[in-house]
Amino acid sequence: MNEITRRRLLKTGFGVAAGAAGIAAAARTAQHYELIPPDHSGMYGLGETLNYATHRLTSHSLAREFPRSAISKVPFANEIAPPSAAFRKLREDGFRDWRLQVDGMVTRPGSFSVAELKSYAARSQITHLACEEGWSYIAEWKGVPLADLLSRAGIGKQAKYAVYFSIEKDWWDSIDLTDAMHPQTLVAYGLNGGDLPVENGGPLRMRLPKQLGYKSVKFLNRVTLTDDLKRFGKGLGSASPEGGYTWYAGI
Ligand SMILES: Nc1nc2c(c(=O)[nH]1)N[C@H]1C(S)=C(S)[C@@H](COP(=O)(O)O)O[C@H]1N2
Ligand SMILES: [Mo]
Repeated sequence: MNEITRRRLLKTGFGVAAGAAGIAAAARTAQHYELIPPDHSGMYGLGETLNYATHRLTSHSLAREFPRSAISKVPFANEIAPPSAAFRKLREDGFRDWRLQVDGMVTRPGSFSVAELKSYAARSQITHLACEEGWSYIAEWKGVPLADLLSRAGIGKQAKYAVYFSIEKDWWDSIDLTDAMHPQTLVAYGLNGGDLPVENGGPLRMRLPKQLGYKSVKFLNRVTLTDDLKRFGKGLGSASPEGGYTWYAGI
């Protein structure tokens, strides 16, 4: 069964499951308390809304961290598009010129090199990466908490979401500030004791162990804070909902 068909089925399944009047009432309550995700719509939106709302109410919980013995033998790398000429050039130079730009609703916009990021206090965590397609692996991730970078940049009072981009144009996503400030949300540059391999998104990727793998955008080069996701792409908060995935992919 191809991807699109499988996702259509999933959507239909959610629609049927969300048909109960009780769920509709719960979704209205969620909306009232601002517990709705930005891409909510129709019946499918109700299922996602409930997941988002539940997670918002327990937003300080941590994703499970594992012992070293649980690390998977192979950190399974999902297929990526062939790298662009611009990426190959950056790679040849050992990513010396790679920049992570931080802008939008921050008081001190600027950019970080990978070396700068490595000089800041690091966090390492052994967590599970789960792809929506059914496979997963456990690895040790090392990086700078996104919260620390945003604090350095100065979070503007109006900021509500962090939108983040890849050197791959079709990959961008966003999270609310609760997830952006979560201690396990990392701008990761290391995997299993070494540099983050290109196959896994090196030199930098977003790493969000509390959401499905597709939110962990590889080849990260920009984070911007905003109060309105409508300004980006088709206004659904991410490239993923444009292709049928939910914006909020909490697990
Ligand atoms: N830029 C970019 N980020 C991406 C992807 C991609 O193709 N390009 N794939 C996503 C998907 S669907 C998953 S499941 C994870 C896979 O991460 P891994 O290759 O380390 O297993 O990366 C996510 N981030
Ligand atoms: Mo995935």
